[in-house]
Order: sequence, then C-alpha cells, then structure tokens
Amino acid sequence: MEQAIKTIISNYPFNENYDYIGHYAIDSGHINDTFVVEFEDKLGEIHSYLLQKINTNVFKNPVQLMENILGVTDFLCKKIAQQDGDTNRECLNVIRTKNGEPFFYCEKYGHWRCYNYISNSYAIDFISAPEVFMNAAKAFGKFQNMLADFPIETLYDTIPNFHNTLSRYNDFIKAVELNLSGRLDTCLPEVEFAKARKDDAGVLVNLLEKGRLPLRVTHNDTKLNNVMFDKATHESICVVDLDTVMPGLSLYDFGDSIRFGANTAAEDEKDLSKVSLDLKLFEFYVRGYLSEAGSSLTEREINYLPFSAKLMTYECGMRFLTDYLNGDTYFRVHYPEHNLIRCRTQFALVADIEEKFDEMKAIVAAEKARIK
Ligand code: GN1
Ligand code: MG
Repeated sequence: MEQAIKTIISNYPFNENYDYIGHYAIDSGHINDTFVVEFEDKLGEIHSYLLQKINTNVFKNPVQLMENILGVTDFLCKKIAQQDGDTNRECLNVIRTKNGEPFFYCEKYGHWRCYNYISNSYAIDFISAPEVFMNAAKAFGKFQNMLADFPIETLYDTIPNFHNTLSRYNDFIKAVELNLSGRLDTCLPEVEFAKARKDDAGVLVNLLEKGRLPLRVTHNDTKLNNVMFDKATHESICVVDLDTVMPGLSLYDFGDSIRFGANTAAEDEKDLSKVSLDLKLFEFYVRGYLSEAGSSLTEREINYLPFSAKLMTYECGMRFLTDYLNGDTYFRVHYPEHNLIRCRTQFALVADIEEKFDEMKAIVAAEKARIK
C-alpha cells in the first residue's frame, strides 16, 4: 500500500510545502478503503489528510459521485462561512489534484480522492451516554436542515433505488432464486423472516409515490461513526461520508441512525441475546433530531419515525443476507459468515423493535408534544 499511497499523493500539490511522514488505515467502513496520511511542514507541524480509494464496484460512476459531493460540500461550506463557522472542521472539503481534478485515477491503483482531515476530532461505534447520541441526532438533523434549499435536481442518483426497500426485497428474492453462493440451506430461517415482512417493504416508497411524503436531500448512510465529535467539548462537529447524499426521505436518515446507534450490540454481534433497541437512546435521538429538523418535518414524517427504524433495520439485514447469498460481492467481510451474522443481528433488532413498537410510538408522541 505504501507505494500506492506515495503515487497518489505525488499527484496532489502536497510536496510544495510538506514532507510525507506516513499513513494509517481506518477500517470501519464496509465499502471504500480509507487512510489518514500525515505530512510535516517546514516548521515541524503535522498536517493530516484523508485519502480514500473509491469502490467502483459500488459507485459505478465516480465522476457523478464526486460532482454530487462537490455540489453539497460547496453549498455547506458557504452556509457555514456565512454563520462564521470553521469550514475546515465543520464540513468536508474535497482537495483537488495538481490537475485540478476532484479525484486521481490511474489504471494500476484505481480512483482516489482526498479530503481535509477534521482535526482534534474522533468518531465512535458505541454510545457511552444518551446525550452523546442526542448530539449525533442534532448533527444529522442540522445537516438535513442546511440542505433543505439545496437544488435537488442537480444531484445524480448515484445508486438508483438505494433505499427503495421494495426494490431491495426484489433483489433479495432474486438472490434466493439464483443461490449463487450455494449457501441458501444455511440461512433458511433468515429467508423466512425477510419474506414474512414483505408488506413492510413498500410502505414508505408508496407514500413517496403518492406524494404523501416529501422528497428531500438526504445523507442515506447515517451511521453513528459518520459523525465527528470534538475531542475537547465532545459536541458533534461534522457529518462525513457523503457518498450517498441523494434525493431521499428524511425517514431513511432517521431510521438508519436508530438501526446502528440505538442497538445495544454491535452491527455484527454474534450473541443475539445482546441485541436490543435501547428505548432511552431512541428517546434521546428523537429529541435531538426534532430539535434541529422538527420544524421542517411534516406531521406524517414524524408519525412514521418508529416505523422507519424498523424498516431501515429490516432493509439493511436483507441487504446483508442478499450479499451472503450472492457470495459477498458488495460489503467487505472479515470472515466467510460475516454477512449472515450481520443479517441475524439486524433481524434480531427488527424483532425487538416490533415488541417495543407501542413504546416507541408513545415516545415520539411525547417528543412531538414538546416541540409544539
Ligand atoms: C455501508 O461503507 P459504510 O460502512 O459507511 C453501506 C450502507 C450500509 C452500511 C451498513 C454505499 O456503509 O448503506 O447501511 O454499510 N454503504 C453503501 O453498515 O452501500
Ligand atoms: Mg459509507
């Protein structure tokens, strides 16, 4: 990797002022390869940047992908600057190559892009206190609010039907039929679980089609570890991983946050007895999210918040199962059953959400009353 990294950075204007010191990998994502690259300037000060190899099996059109990201980051940076914010810490900035391109490509190493590294910050995979989750909610709520007047028609659908759960269901059925990996007999209970909930798959898509839910600019990958927190204040500073910013539903963003962050276990926990929905975390997320985005949400969007948590968890579990059946061609896996384990965790969480659904609805009703 050292040689690849050196080649990539030699195509960026770093060597004018900086000496390369080294790099390390960040391996929490399932799609791209991410590295922090460190440089030293003439005064001995360290400067870090984020370098990512774009997974073009997932993002088939890197030009459109980067156009979306440039559009969104420029828009956000302008707003942040107007509010006297620090555009280097509160927003991702695409660093251009020596040729002025938003990514570097060569046949040997593929497509690479570079971002500012948010200084004095950290990301987390687990919630230590409900207040921290509320901060994450505020970050995503604010992100959505800031993009409310973004020209949605300028965005490419870089992965069409990304959160169209019905289309995900059809992909899953196809994977069952094809059984490309020959693993079908090892996941029959999971296949039944997914099939039994088919009616849920079309609910949000149908509401969108009928114009009963508004299309918005959404993040679409609102995992907790896509929020950067300030090392000193522990407040959320910036939302990262803008690859899937596309037209979507606010409910996708809310639901996916709950799926990952309000689970009492990791996304790939093997001991399913550890998996459950933490109602306290759910309550704090609803509160934080509504405090930032609530005023722009419709009544129906708010009413569907509990359902969206179930749907996004179901959809993600089904995507892991589909990939397991297809032979692990999409998500990075660390061992052969990884996608099946991830699927089981998601489905255990769906089952727990179903048990707690009335309580979740009561929480949303109470939080809705607070903001009125
Ligand atoms: C992928 O790369 P990462 O970990 O941020 C996936 C998301 C899934 C998530 C599940 C482009 O996100 O949709 O929810 O894994 N991203 C893409 O952990 O498919
Ligand atoms: Mg991602």
